Amino acid sequence: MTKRRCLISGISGQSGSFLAEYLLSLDYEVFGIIRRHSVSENQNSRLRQVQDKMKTFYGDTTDPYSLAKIVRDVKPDEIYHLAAQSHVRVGFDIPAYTAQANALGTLNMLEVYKEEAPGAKFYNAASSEMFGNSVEADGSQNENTLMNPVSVYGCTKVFGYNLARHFRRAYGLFICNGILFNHESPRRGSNFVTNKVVKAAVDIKMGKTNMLYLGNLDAARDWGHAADYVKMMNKMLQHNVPDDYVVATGISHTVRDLCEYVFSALEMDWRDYVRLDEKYLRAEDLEFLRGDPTKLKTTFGWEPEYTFESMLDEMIEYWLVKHYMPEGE
Ligand code: F7E
Repeated sequence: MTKRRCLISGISGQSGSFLAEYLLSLDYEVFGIIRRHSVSENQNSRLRQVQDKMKTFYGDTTDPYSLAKIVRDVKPDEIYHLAAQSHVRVGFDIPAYTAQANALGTLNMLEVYKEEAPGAKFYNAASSEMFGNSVEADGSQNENTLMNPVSVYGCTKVFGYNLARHFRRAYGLFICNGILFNHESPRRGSNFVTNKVVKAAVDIKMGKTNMLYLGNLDAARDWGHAADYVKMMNKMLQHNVPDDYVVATGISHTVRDLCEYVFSALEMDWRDYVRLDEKYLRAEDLEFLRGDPTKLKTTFGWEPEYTFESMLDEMIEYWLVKHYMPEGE
């Protein structure tokens, strides 16, 4: 039997790398799009274990010629569009690039898909950042919650989400939006708050530094593990009808709770080490996220393996082990 062929944009990112591993384990032929980076090692650092089992191409969502050539060459059965400028606060500093990469980038991916591989299925990475500060009466967000973004990044994701729905209706294409809430792991960039806190707490424990500077401690997020979430991306494309789904744990914690858990696990009091630095505050912040994954549970029996605590334990372990590893390993 011929293997199913999948193409992943953003394969070198946290979710892209977990998705590549998962799809290889399901016996897919995996192809990925990689953006050129001046330090070539950084392009593939998350893909080391699987690099020789898949094929990657240089491409960029802002360059439709590159996308068209890749899609023509690969002839994918499934396309997972994950590539984005994914840092919400950085989006305030580089708004035009964020809009080009995320909003126009998704338009480019969808157009190329429609023209070159319309028989394939398409997963679009939407985001809980699209909701902004909208909540349902019970305080959660679901697929029908009003989208009222409070960041450039959130606005770009609403554009991509709406475009994906429009292409699905207008051209009868098999397109799903995964509305993913925050998803983390040891592979998370260390400028996102979970890995930033864990890495700094371990450094403090080891005497390498003595302070951690953060922004809004009151913000609440629904944090899950990226390895759990990528499985749902694949599930959506195997369903008989294309649809949109919230992917979340249904449990919310504040940044303060996060600090409390991580520092306590390392037998420290976070209040002795965490200070405010206003540069990490956002022009407008999304205050509260708690996803309602009922639709995902009902359709796919969603049951994540990791809890908030077991995910953070794994991240703490990762940084502790890394601390003891000689350079170069
Ligand atoms: O911030 C607060 C910050 O940068 C979480 C992306 O994957 O999830 C992610 O976006 C919260 C915010 O993630 C610091 O103000 C406090 O309220 O880890 P984050 P994010 O902005 O929620 C969504 C679903 C995506 O789609 C995005 O691509 O933590 N916070 N102090 C801080 N955040 C950071 N980064 N650094 C701080 O020092």
